[in-house]
Amino acid sequence: MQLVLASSNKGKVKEFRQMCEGEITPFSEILEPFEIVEDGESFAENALIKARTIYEKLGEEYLVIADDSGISVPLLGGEPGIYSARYAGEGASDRENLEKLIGEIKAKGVQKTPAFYTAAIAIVSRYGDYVVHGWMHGEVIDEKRGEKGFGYDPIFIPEGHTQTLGELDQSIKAEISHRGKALRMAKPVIRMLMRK
Ligand code: ITT
Repeated sequence: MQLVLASSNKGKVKEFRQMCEGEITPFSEILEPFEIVEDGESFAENALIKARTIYEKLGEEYLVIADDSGISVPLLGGEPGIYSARYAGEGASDRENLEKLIGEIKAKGVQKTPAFYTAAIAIVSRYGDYVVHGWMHGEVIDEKRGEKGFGYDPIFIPEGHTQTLGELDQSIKAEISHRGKALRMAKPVIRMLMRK
């Protein structure tokens, strides 16, 4: 079986490639690009929608994983949460979403506030569907720092650190991130399914 990643997000693809030591193929290398409607009500539902959609196109010889993720800010009632990719509107860029979040934090009159990232990883194969989750807690600040990572990383300071994910090395992010934690739980399941 071939391991395929059902994601078009370049930041995610880069992180999965690093964390899987290259043994994963983004679906864009096999299929023509097309839009997947993510109309689930949770990270888990949306991850399953993405993985199932790609699995159904590819067939039984494939094991497909998908990541649905986002950042939640309790001060903003949990926003943007599952809407993180379209916080500034449908089709918004990472930069526009980031600027919108900075604006919302400033509008609350604070310079920093607690926040957390969530990742749901869905695993779909001919043997059934699985979902695992990972979280990373920390704070968001009202200014961008650093160029590393993607999305909301330039304003997120993980618990126990003083630098943002825009400043910290990717290897540190892989150790502590929502995606890294979820993938470490997913790996034994993936290995077991690949051997079946
Ligand atoms: P795919 O569905 O193709 O994987 P997407 O960007 O649409 O790509 P999501 O629906 O899961 O993915 O949206 C996740 C958004 O949450 C993403 O656009 C980022 O803005 C944010 N996000 C998730 N994980 C992040 C991380 O590790 N660092 C920074 N931002 C992150």
